[in-house]
Amino acid sequence: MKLLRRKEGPSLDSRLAALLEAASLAEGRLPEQAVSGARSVAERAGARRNLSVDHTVAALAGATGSGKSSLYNALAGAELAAVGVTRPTTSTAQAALWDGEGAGPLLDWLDVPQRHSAATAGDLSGLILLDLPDHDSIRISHRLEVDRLVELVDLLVWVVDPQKYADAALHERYLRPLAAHRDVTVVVLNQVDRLPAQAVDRCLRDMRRLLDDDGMKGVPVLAVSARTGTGLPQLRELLEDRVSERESWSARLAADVTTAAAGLATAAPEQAGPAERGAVAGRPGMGGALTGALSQAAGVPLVVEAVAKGHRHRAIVATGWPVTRWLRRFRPDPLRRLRVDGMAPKGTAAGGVTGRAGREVEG
Ligand SMILES: Nc1nc2c(ncn2[C@@H]2O[C@H](COP(=O)(O)OP(=O)(O)OP(=O)(O)O)[C@@H](O)[C@H]2O)c(=O)[nH]1
Ligand SMILES: [Mg+2]
Repeated sequence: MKLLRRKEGPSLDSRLAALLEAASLAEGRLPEQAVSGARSVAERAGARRNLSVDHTVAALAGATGSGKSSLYNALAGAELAAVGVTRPTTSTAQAALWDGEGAGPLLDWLDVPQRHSAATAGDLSGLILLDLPDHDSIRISHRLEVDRLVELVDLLVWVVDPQKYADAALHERYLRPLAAHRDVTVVVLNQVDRLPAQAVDRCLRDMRRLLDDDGMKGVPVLAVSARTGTGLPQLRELLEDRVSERESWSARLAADVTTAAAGLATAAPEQAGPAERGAVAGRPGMGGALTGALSQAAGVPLVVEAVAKGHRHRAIVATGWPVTRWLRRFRPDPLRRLRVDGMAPKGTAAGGVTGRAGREVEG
């Protein structure tokens, strides 16, 4: 399965520069939180692009008991992570590396000290697979770890199970705010061995419908069983494609920049009505320059429209869990109109050796 192809747009570099310019122009005009949010996105993007682009960081995320650690072990070909009956089991992220040579600084930046070499060879060379704690955890530290890494990884693999695939915690707190990230999102329906065949199809159809509603149209949804191995070859193939393309990192950053630009565009002062908001974005001088920079950062000229609609999103912006508040500013409605075109320069080919099962590797 290939990355959804989009036509070439402005480079990631130019979009990052435009975002920084927009942040400068917005200084003192738009709320400080929105300005600093955009700056931190630009900083994060700058940091990631200076680290290994030969490696693709994919995270297995999802609710407790969905089977993240089981899938992690199945893909790595070794019992690297504890799989538990008592919930929640995983408390800190760990990484499995397929050819981890040169990945040390990237893993340091991710702050994932627990690293292993995967036991399976083949075309996954360059993959860094993270097993995350549960996003819906009763433990706050688990949720913080998930949110921290969801902001940083290149590819998000959401592992759902037949009981919890429709949970609001997943759709409202993660998938909808990350609608612009659909090119770097994959959904895995695990534990299909527990369902009769017709129920699997029904579940998949329902999940696709929910994803469409989330603004995640076209995101791959795979039916798998970590227990029986059903669907694992397809999941492995998908990961192989993403790893060999080496585009996930730049697609992720492009989506971040789009989201941040939309966030600035919808952050006009609380007291401003639609007309005034339009003036902020559209009038000549500083406002026009800001509009231009935001459009350039987003890769489309539709930011003005998002600004005009911004008041609808303000109530949501004001609420939300602090860690994901920067995402909360970007509910999907304006983002659905902000089609991402820009893809960043590609990385160079990776080489090297595949490590042994369960061996801790130095970064
Ligand atoms: N029947 C079935 N059981 C599964 C499958 N995958 C995982 N399990 C079981 O589900 C339970 C939870 O699996 P884990 O892999 O620990 O789940 P997790 O998502 O890592 O859970 P946390 O670490 O708590 O977030 C274990 O008892 C697994 O054996 C599957 O595909 N089919
Ligand atoms: Mg686990």
